[in-house]
Amino acid sequence: MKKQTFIRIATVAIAGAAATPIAAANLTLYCSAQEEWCQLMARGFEDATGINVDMTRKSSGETFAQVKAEEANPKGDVWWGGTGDPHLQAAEEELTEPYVSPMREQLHPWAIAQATSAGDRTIGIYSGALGYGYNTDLLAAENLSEPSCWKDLLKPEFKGHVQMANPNSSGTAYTTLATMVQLFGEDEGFEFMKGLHANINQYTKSGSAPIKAAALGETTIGIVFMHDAVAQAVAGFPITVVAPCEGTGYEIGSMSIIKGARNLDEAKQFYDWALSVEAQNLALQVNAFQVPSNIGAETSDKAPDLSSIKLIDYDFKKYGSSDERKRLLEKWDNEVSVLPQ
Ligand code: S7P
Repeated sequence: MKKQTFIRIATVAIAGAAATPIAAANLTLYCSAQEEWCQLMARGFEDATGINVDMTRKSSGETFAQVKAEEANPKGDVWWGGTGDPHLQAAEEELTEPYVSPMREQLHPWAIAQATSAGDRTIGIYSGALGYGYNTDLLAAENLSEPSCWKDLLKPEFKGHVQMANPNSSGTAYTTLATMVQLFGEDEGFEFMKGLHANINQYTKSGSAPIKAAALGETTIGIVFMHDAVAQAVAGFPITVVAPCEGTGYEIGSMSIIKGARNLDEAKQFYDWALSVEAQNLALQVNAFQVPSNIGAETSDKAPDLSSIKLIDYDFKKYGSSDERKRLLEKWDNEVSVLPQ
């Protein structure tokens, strides 16, 4: 071959290579924790691996509904965060993929128990207790008594002062409903929800919205996970955090790989990374005060101390089951949400 011809062929080959770049790796992440944490996890994983992350934040119940609706044509790869119950329901309905991460041995037993009870289709990434918070300034201005129990929230003086999310869209609110049923028994638990309904000023879509509203003085009391109330107090708002006197439920925030994930290798990479100390410590940068599932990860000293809170023995198997979750939500829709206020 003449030298000139060789140079021409080589030039064409290089130009061709430049025109068809190697496809970048991608991950579609459905996230159900607080927005800032979701953003940080997405960017943190991109920095750690070079894999592009397309992240969407939605509440736990909404994400469950989306994963279910996309069952025949899955668009998401990993569902990270949000209360464990809808992750367990997704596992039971085989909407998620079994995976045993090599990182599992670094986790607390409660995080591993979440995985083993679901045939390895989900795993615990953090935990936190349910409670409520109130705006101290508003309470004083309205001359209201200081609530310290769940049943205090039923007092007529709190009419129009309490906010919580809708349990259909929000994992926090579903945890509230399931907690009342376990704490007081089904009949009394529903009576409690009906009494509470009379005092509710708004059912929000997102679980943490009520305490953000309380921080801004738009409601007096917000029923939320205690760590979400602590976040507002730490941000400087006049919020008092309450661990209700009767005892309370809690969540095991979870993560699942979506069945039929288009980017399964990247999904497993994210899953392993999200269980690492490095990834779980990112929570501290965004005032996420849940207790992390990796034993070596740091828990903020501002996080509610779960060992000092009266926690019920929350039955995740039962209240995360498809039949029970559907039944309770339907009953709440038919017997509570329709009542006049
Ligand atoms: O804000 C953090 C957090 O409370 O949000 C998750 C929650 O399920 C998502 O919000 P929804 O209640 O709207 O579903 C919790 O897992 C988490 O601790």
